[in-house]
Amino acid sequence: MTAPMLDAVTIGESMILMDPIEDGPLDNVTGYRQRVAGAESNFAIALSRLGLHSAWISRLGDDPFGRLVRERIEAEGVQVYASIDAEAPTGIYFKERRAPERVDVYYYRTGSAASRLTPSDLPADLFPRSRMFHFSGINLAIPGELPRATLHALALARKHDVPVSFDPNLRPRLWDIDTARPVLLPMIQDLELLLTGESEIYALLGENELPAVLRELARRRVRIAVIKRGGAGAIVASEGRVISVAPAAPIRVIDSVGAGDAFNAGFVAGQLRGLSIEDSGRLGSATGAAALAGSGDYETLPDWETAMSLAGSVAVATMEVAM
Ligand code: KDG
Repeated sequence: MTAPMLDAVTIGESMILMDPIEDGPLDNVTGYRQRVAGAESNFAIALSRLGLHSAWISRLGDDPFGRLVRERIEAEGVQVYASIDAEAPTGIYFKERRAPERVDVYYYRTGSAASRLTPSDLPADLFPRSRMFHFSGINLAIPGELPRATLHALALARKHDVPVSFDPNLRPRLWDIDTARPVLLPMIQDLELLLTGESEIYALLGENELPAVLRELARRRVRIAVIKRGGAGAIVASEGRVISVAPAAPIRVIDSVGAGDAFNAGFVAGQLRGLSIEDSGRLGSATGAAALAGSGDYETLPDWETAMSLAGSVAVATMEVAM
């Protein structure tokens, strides 16, 4: 019997998230909710909620935290391929929420189990049966084996002609732009999808105008570029067409972390289901907005019907960009 197709496979580190029960400086916080978060598992969970089949590759500590990460992600219907590391812990991070849009993070992940994920840990048989490989630049910022494992996963995807989706996900707490640029720029090449934040792509490319950014992305053979603009929506450019996507209907914003991963998943789900770039953009906006409604990264994500009904009221418009 042949193994069933997977819609998307991704790879990355997920951690225990210590989510403060009060907003404001951590010095004054009296307690935390124990959650699970990580950019790539957020993405895999969002896809699964939208009814797609996703898999997440990682490595976890042999500790209660590693068990909790696995349990929560599996409970969302994601296929988890995580080896257990008896000698390194599962990473942990704390959020400090000054305001919904102003969330700082404190990582305790140096030497974590996921940072020791090696190329030989990868389930190579997943790649030929995946419709998409998604990864983020966070992996490449982690000292240890994870960058090499990620590049190996990318090579496997290329070998099997699996379309690649990439989010640079620049994290200033992990590295600065000058260190990140030479590592991330080569990833922006021959992509099916680039899903990026507005300020990070301008900073990475050293450009300050949209036409120049879009020209450069086309030169790098990015088939679809999605530039996320937070509360201002997104811009999607593909094969000479550029559209703007409005933000979804206002939701009470609790915490913006994870919204980018959710947008990515909404857009990718739209593409995998054969929707146009307009409808995929609408779905991205709707899914991203849903993530804003909770203090964790993924708990408030929608199912397909809810996302589609939210997406219905998202406005899109053609943009004239002189390229
Ligand atoms: O995109 C959200 C992530 O930044 C968050 O879940 C934590 O994965 C994380 C990281 O490495 O910053």
